[in-house]
Amino acid sequence: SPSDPDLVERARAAKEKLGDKVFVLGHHYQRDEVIQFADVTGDSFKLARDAAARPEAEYIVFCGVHFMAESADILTSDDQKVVLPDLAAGCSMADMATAEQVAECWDVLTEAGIAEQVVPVSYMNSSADIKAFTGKHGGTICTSSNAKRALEWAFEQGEKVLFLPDQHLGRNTAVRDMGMSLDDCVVYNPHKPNGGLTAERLRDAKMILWRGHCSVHGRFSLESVEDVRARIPGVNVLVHPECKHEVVAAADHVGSTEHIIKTLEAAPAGSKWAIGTELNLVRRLANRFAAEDKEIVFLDKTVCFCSTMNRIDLPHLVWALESLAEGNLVNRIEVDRETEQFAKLALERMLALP
Ligand code: CIZ
Ligand code: SF4
Repeated sequence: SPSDPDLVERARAAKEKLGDKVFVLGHHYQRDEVIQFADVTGDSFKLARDAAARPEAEYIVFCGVHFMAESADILTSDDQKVVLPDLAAGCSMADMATAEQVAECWDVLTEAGIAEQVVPVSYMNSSADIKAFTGKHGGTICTSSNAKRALEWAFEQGEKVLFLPDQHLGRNTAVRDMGMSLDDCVVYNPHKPNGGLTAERLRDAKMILWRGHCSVHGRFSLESVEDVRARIPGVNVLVHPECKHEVVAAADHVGSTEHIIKTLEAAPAGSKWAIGTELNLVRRLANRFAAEDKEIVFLDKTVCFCSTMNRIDLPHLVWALESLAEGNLVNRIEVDRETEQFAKLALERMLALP
């Protein structure tokens, strides 16, 4: 839907007044009305690095969700202030693993006598607390682009991996890319005593998957893949690895948001694609590539936007920019020093992956 022209003008004016002091980051899953004001777009990791490469920007306005703003704060200098236009923009997946729950899980692994063999690998989509836990216990962060390399590295350090917080990315990477079987994976449920697992099962497992998932990607179904193949003959099904294992197994291609964009850029004219990722991005790609005669459809009509991503709208962005232009630092996201130090250690291990 078109943006309110008055708000567009106010955002433009506030941004102009701030000049180089502000740098606006727009995650791929953001609304068009917000993306039009982004200085760069990207996935969470690319955006955090882009922010770090702009030390002259005093204010980093992160149009995305809370864990992404935390990561940007961790990777930027102490002088740079990261602002999240709506503090209610969380991520349901990141919220599925709290520091207390993960500490309790580590106690369970210790009781089972296996903690020393376990290397934590945490997806970028996790709170700064979970990243710090990971750094403290010798583990690494991963993104959906480098999850395989992260697991390869982790299995050189230890015999087992605790994968947080997305069970689907963990399972898909273990089974698709590492040749493990579904039986090598167990799911740790933080809401059950001992994670719902016996010590024996924990000792047998190679991959201990945290019971978390994305409330958007986790909703694509095998049925939606079968339906789109019946509806559009010759369609290529391309999905994000946060989708369930059965969906990923039935798809033609699997990859991160950056991979999805590159694949569509390289696709021949006349090709047809069904995409399983967030709707704002899929709509934007469908519009962009329609001119090149590439047909792009959303994989499942019952799946919707990421509701927390969508909390960042033009009114919130205008409010944040105007406040900063008036000298009011609002909605700052600041990770405390100790957490930052250990989270950074885990992120640096990822950056050092071969
Ligand atoms: O699902 C998400 O939120 C993704 C893919 C985030 C990111 O950019 O890493
Ligand atoms: Fe979190 Fe999923 Fe939304 Fe990404 S799309 S922010 S993982 S709920």
